[in-house]
Amino acid sequence: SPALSFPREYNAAGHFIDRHLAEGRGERIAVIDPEGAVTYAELAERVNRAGNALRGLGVRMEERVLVCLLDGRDFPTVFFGAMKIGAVPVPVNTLLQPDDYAYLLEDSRARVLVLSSLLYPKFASILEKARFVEHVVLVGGEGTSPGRHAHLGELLRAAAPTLAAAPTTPDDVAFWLYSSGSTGRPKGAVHLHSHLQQTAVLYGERVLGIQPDDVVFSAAKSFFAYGLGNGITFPFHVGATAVYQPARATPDTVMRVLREKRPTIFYGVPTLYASILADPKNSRETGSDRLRVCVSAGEALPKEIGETWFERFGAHILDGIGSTEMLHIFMSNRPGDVRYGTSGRPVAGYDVKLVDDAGEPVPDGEDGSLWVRGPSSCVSYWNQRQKSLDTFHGAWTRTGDRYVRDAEGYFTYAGRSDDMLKVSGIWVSPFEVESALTAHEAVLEAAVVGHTDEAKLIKPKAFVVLKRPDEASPALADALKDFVKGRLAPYKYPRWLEFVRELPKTATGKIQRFKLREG
Ligand code: 3UK
Repeated sequence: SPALSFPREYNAAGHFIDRHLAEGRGERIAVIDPEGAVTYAELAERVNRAGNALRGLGVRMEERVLVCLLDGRDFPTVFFGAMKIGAVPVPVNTLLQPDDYAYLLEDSRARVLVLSSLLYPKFASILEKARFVEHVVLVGGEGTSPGRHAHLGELLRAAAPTLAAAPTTPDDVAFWLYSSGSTGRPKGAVHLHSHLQQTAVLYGERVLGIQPDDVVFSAAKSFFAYGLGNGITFPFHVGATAVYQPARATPDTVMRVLREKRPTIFYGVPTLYASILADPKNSRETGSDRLRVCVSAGEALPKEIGETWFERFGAHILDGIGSTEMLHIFMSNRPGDVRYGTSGRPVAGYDVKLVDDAGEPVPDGEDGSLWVRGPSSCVSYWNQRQKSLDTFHGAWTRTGDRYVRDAEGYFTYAGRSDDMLKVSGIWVSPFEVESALTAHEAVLEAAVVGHTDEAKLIKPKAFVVLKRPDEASPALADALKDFVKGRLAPYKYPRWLEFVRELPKTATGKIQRFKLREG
C-alpha cells in the first residue's frame, strides 16, 4: 500500500472528529462512558468548546497543556480541543506520585493543567511550587472539589460551540507522551499531527481491520500511547464506538464491561489476560459473544496465555510490540496469521532491523538489537539532547529490545539490552525502586531485578542489605514493600523481597544485577 499523503494544512482534530460530521456520521455513537453515550456530533461540539475554553485561559499554539485524566468522554474532548487550537496536550500517567507530577509540570512548562478531581490529592502539595502553572481545570466532582479552581463543565458551558482549527501542518507538534528510562526522569516524546492518522491506518485499519460497526474497549488507559490508539484514534478514524472505564482494570471490571457493552475488539496487557483466565468462570459465555479480535502489547505475551484465551474466549489475541517513541504497534501478529510466543512480523509501513554491537545485521536465528523506522516515530525527546542522540539515528529508532528472527520472518522477543522492567505492561526502572527502598532507615542498599511469576510474567524482586542484618524478618519485608508502595506508583513495588548480607558488585562498585536474575 502506498504511503499516506497529507495536505499541507492539516489538524488531527479535523481528521478524527470534524470529518464525521461532514461525511454524515454525526449521529453515530463515538463514546460510551459511565455517564452514557456521546455522538460524534456531540463530541465535535465538546471539542470546539474545550478548544475555546483553553484559548480563553490564554493557551496559544505550541503551548503545552498537562492532562491528568481518568478515562471518560472528557479525555478526547480535552485532547482534541487542545490540538485543534494548535496547542500541545501532554497526557500523563494517572498512577504517579506528587514528586513525579512536580517534575512533569516543571519539564513541560504547561501553564494549564487539566486534572480529574479524584486525582487532586496527588497535586495538592505541589501546585504552590509549580512555577509555570497558571490555571488548574478540574474535571468531575463539580461543587465538591477543593480550592478556587475552574471546572471543565462550567468552562465548556460558557464557551462558544464552534471553532475553526488552527492552521497546523502535518509536521506540527501535536502532543507529547512521557516515557521512563532506566536512569533519570521520564522523557517527553514529541509527536506530530500526522502520527495519529499514520498509526490508525497502518495498524488500526490494515492490521486490526477496524470497521465503523466495531465497539472497542481498551483496558490500557488513554494516557498510554497504547490506550490512546486503541480507544481514541483507531475507533475515531472510522467512526466506531469506544467504551471508556475510569476505574482501574481488574478481572471483574473488565468482565463486566465485556458482558454489558459486548465489544468486538478488546485490548489488554498480558498480566490482565492472565488474571482473567485465572478465574475458570470467565469465558466467552460470561464475557462478550461479539468479541472478534483481542490485542496484547506492553510486554511479551506468553504462548500459553494466548492459547488458553483462544479456547475460552473464542477470539485470538494479536501480540504486537509498540513503544511510546513509535506511538503504536510496529510489529505484530495478524488475523489469520497468529504465532503465539512471537511478536509476529513488521507492520507494513515500518522497517525493522536486528543488528550486533557494531551495527552489522545479525543472521536469522541469532539475537540482535531491534531498530525500527516508520512514519509515526517521535521527533525527539523534549529538552534531552543526549538521550535523543542515543535513541534516534536519522529515521531509525533504537528500541533497546533484543529479538531473534526466524527463517520465515517471525520475530521472538529476547529481552532488554538495559535493566528496565515491564510490569503489567508499564515501565519500571530498577534504580527508582532501589532508591525508594534505600530511603527507608533500615536499609543499607538494595538491588531490584525482574522475576517471573506463575503466569511467566515479570514482576520486580528486591534484594536488600540491612544496616542491622539481624533485624531481617517477614514483617520487615512486608513493611518495606508497603513503604515502596506508599512512595511510588503502586505497580512498582517489589512483589518478593529477599534479605542478603551483600550485593554482587564490580570492582568499581556497580551492582551486577545480572547475577541476581535467575537462569
Ligand atoms: C516492550 C514489548 C515484547 C518493549 C506500547 C503498544 O508498550 C508500549 O510502549 P512503552 O513505551 O514500552 C515500549 C517497550 O515495551 N514491549 C511492548 N510491547 C511488547 N515487548 N512484546 C511486546 N508485544 O520493551 C518496548 O520497547 O511503554 C505498546 C502500543 C504503544 C505503546 N506505546
